Amino acid sequence: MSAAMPPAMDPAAAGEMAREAAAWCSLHGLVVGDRADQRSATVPGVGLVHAPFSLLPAHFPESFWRQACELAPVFNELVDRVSMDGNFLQNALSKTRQVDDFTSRLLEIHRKMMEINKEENIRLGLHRSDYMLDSETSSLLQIELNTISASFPGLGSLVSDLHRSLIKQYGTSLSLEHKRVPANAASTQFSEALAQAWSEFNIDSAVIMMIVQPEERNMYDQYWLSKHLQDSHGITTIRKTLSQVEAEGQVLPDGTLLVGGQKVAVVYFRAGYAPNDYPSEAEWSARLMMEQSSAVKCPSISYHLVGTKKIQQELAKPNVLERFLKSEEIDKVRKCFAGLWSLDDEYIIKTAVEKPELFVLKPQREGGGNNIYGLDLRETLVRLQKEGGDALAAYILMQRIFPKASPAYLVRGGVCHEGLAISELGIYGAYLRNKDKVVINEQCGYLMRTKVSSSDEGGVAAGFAVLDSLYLTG
Ligand code: GSH
Repeated sequence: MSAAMPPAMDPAAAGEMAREAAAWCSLHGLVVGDRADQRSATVPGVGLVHAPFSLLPAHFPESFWRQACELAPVFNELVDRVSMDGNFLQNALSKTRQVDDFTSRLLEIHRKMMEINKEENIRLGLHRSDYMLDSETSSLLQIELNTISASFPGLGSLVSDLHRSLIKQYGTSLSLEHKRVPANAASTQFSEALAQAWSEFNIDSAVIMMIVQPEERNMYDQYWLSKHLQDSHGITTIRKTLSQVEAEGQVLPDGTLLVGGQKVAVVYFRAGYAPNDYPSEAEWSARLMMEQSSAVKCPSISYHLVGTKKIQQELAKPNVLERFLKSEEIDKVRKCFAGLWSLDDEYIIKTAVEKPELFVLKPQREGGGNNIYGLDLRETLVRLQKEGGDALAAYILMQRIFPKASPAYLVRGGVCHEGLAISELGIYGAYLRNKDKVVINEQCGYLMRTKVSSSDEGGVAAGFAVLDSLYLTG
């Protein structure tokens, strides 16, 4: 069960291929902003660099790939059903709220919406469920489920194209077949789902509003979706930061969201998932304003909360999935759950302090770069226990997953590095429901991410991993 592609070529050949590949990226829009100069990184068309990528696709067994794809519609349903149970969300997160200000602010908005019985007739989810293959148990285990700002549907599709193109050119000498890289339509399928939500909303001349960070390196991934929306559906996307929404937005008495004088049909969040996105009260009041409006929110506050680590851990407790899914769905979902524990369990804390290498300590944060491992994990647990109170409630513990490492060539900033690497497979899912009618519930392509095995942290946006695709093996 190998995770990444063993380089079947010498470093000189790999270097030559990496140059070809980097040129392909520029020619096909597989690019990100260049952080070297912050301003140029945020102005479209200025300061671009190829997105970091793996030179060849990661090997992945077809059976696990199918298993991951089959889970997508089930997780889509699960998110929707859990989101309907407002009391479950509030109760499960009640301890987290006391120690985590960010979650507490989100819960506050959610509570306000419960109080007014806010109706969300049109519900749009664009999720990504991330998995690793655990070599110890030979199983596919879920790392997390992203319900807000799932990155790289645009660029991920292009990496699959890049790999197919490289294999066509060099594949005979590498004994690879391009057909074994599965088609990846995440980019068009996410746009399709946004367009469908827009048409269910059914207001002439309304726009889709993408909520973006003021400084965003990953804007071309976002622009790919806007381009498909314009070219294939004739829908305009506007880009606004949370503070711009606060300054330019209003909710009309009938619930219509107007921003800069334009009616908004769908709000698509590519910001708002991390505390840094809310530097002042202005950003929070923008979030509340959008939630109060009738626009379709992707995600709504409840979908956002369902994606928290605490809810992931609550759903893994005995008899909780039973409240939301049918028995055949429960079996599928439970099979991919890793061990998850809250820190009100003395025994598990003791075990983790004794054997920190078998666990990951996760705070309630999105976006990568926040997890705690090894000796740091031990120290943190000991310190939090000493502090007493509810400090431990801000974290969950997860079983550490051990994917098999394989040699790979990773290309970043035009330079090709050889290293032992491990991979994480993300499966995108789109869900759209209008009242009782499920309009879309499907798996929508994938994102493979590969990183050197010595790095604990993952995440391409956070600078640890590179974009990849997959090569199906028997
Ligand atoms: N703002 C950026 C974007 O819109 O692409 C980054 C958003 C982000 O960090 N998203 C997380 C993710 O999917 C989920 S909350 N990260 C994948 C990665 O960086 O590898």
